[in-house]
Amino acid sequence: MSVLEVRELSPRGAGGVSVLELRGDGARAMLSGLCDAELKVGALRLVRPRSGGEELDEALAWCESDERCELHVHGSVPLARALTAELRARGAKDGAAAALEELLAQAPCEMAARIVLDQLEGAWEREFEHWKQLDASTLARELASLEERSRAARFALEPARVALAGPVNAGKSTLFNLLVGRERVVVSAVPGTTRDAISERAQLGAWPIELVDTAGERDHEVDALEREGQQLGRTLRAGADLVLWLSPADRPVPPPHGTPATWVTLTSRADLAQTGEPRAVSVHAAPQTALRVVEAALRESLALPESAWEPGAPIALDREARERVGRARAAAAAGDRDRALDLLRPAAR
Ligand SMILES: Nc1nc2c(ncn2[C@@H]2O[C@H](COP(=O)(O)OP(=O)(O)OP(=O)(O)O)[C@@H](O)[C@H]2O)c(=O)[nH]1
Ligand SMILES: [Mg+2]
Repeated sequence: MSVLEVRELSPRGAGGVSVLELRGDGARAMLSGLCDAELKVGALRLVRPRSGGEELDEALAWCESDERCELHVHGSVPLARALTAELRARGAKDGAAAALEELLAQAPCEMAARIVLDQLEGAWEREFEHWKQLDASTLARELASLEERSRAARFALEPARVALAGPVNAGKSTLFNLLVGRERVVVSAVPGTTRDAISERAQLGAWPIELVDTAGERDHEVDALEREGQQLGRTLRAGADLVLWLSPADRPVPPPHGTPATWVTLTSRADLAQTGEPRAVSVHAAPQTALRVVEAALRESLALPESAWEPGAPIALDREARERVGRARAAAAAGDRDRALDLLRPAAR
């Protein structure tokens, strides 16, 4: 059993054709009813979908199976909206809302849930009515802040990958346990304790992160297993949004040469030696300060505000939507207000 959903596949309002997808149990039967024609699986057919006894358009219908069909109509927002409304009146669920509900169920933190809930409650549609009142340059300014909010909100919806790195015995696993809030990994005074890469979700202030503890770096006394762990750690660091290099206060080790901007050095075990470093942490002596320092490093490095949630504000939730906002801002900045609004138009709901 799968719920029957309708969604618009084509970009809103752009292009000569709008494509509506019906997916779920009874998709072919519902589309056949709408078009007053017996649609066959695999056969493309010219149809005339109807609403309230009125013919809406000439369209192409195609059913891939009983559970998935497409309707290709002329590219027009009111037409796509009318057809979507008719299919919903016949019992199909709103696919865009269903996708948001799924996103809500998987929200990795409270901030993400609040953002998605606002979108479900029509934040975008409301703001669109406001955007329609603006001149091009004011619209461009508002879109620049929407773009920035959406960039930051991405890290609420898809937690940043943060890797801990540094020499053996730097206190990486100790910091890992503090950040995840439990004794998840083994900590010991024996250098080379961590051999595998271990990943767990953690929360820094309002921000969720995917934290990875990796095997420490050293050149001597390394067996094949430890070397493999070190190699895995390097691979994970290359894909991380932020790498925290821990350099022990009592035995400083600088990060390798030529590290990218995603690396931040923290001085660890700061209770063991005097250090003038601003980013010094001691999990043993001052765990709360350590949490604050790590949160500040994350926010500074990814340019994140305290929170990406502004009550009722619209957010572009995925990459495609973020890119569309970018194009809309460029269009508004170039004075093409109509093009910008076309790109921002809410999906046919
Ligand atoms: N004094 C002090 N000792 C610490 C602190 N943090 C960790 N340690 C100690 O440092 C030693 C190494 O800690 P780990 O967390 O296992 O270090 P690691 O970087 O994960 O080491 P490897 O897994 O071998 O790479 C342990 O004895 C910890 O108790 C700290 O803030 N202060
Ligand atoms: Mg360790």
